[in-house]
Amino acid sequence: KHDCKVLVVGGGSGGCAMAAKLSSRLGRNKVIVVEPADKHYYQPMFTLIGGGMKRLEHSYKPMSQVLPKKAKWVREAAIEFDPDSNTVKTTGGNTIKYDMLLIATGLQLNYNKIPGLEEALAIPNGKVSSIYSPMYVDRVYDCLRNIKDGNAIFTYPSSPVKCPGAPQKIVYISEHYFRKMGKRDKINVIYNTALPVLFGVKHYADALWPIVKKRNITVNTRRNLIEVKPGQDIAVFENLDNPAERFEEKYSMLHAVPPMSAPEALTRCKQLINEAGFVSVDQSTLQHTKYKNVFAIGDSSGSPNSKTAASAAAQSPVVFRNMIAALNGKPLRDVYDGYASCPLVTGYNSVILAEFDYSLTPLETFPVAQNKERYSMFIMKKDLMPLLYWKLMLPGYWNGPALMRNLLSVFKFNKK
Ligand code: FAD
Ligand code: UQ1
Repeated sequence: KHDCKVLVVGGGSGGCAMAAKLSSRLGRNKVIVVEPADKHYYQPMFTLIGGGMKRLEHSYKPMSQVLPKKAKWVREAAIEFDPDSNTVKTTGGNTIKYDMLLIATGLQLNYNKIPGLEEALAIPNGKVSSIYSPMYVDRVYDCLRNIKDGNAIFTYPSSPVKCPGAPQKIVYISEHYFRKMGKRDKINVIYNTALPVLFGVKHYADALWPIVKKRNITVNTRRNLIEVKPGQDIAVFENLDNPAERFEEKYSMLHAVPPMSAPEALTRCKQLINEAGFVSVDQSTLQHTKYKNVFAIGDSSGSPNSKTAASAAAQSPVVFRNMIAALNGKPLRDVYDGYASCPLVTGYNSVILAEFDYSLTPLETFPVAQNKERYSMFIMKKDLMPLLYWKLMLPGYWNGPALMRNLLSVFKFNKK
């Protein structure tokens, strides 16, 4: 029923920014965005909402206000991809034909994969919460206020996640909150992560370990949440190195991070995805490995970078120029270096700004030691980033900090 030059599936961070770039280049109604949600959330704010530093109302705008006026918005979800016939079917029964397809569907939160978890998250005023969903994020601060003593348990699942730093940012914020409220000595702060490490980039992990030691936070690696027993306030973990081994831990509050995957509509289309279940793209050009008129951006991409909005921003000029080149039958020349960034909030006034690339070596913007906790980076995360997101990234003007990094590199002799 619909026809377009470029079809963008998903109007989140990556899809919205790309629709803005593409529709401004290609002109009115050449781009269609398929997106079912009526609200666009600035998800990086959820961590701060969990700590009571921002409110949920600050984190979203109506989708109609952020999607570019020059693109056509189909307010439905994609349910079937058919890359062999260049079409996508939607929930409203539409079939959309495209010349080029951009997949920007983000991640699906699979709370239902952990027995008992959704039930626990539905208990009014309950002890279980999660910053990952706007449905559950307000419960986090409630838990912080309500807990008096016992175990505060925080998890990290056995799946790729968006913003891999966020599950531990909320640990640091909570620990700081307990100290501020004078109840820290009655609460055990426990971080159970499925990962074998505290953080994937050694430069920053080496800075984080002394912080967890100093603040008496218990970190258990390779522990995966497999069940919640809401009636008994018990969380069940498995040892990923020996799955027969189970641990039951009683909680006074449980912060759960759900397992995540690409949305089912996408994973059903086996030709499009890799073994891990994400869009199979060339990690440099972000073009599909088989279908040359298909690209991916953001969290649903199979490129092996950390999944962050900062990554989507850095991918956007590459995807844009390569898509235009492909439309014009030209060779693809733009290369994505795997840039990802994670402002590791370590409390109510400090951030370690991690930035790195595919090789997991630091790729930092500022001419200061970024592996130190800084107030300046906290202000950047809390006050500047939301502005940058709404005013520059979504309208298609923010290409990640590469330009800023290159300009600032003249000051790098200052570093350390
Ligand atoms: P999203 O922005 O999630 O958008 C996906 C869109 O696709 C959604 O609008 C959805 O409705 C739509 N969609 C899904 N299925 C379909 C379908 N079948 N058809 C059509 N549309 C569909 N990043 C940072 O850079 N810094 C941070 O500090 C940071 N902190 C974070 C903290 C938390 C708690 C969370 C949850 C995320 C954080 N992130 C952070 C990560 C960042 O939010 C994501 O990486 C980013 O939003 C990914 O963009 P995306 O476009 O791939 O996906
Ligand atoms: C960034 O570009 C970005 O996306 C818009 C974020 O998500 C909100 C970030 O958290 C960060 C840190 C960046 C990188 C920007 C700079 C200035 C280092």
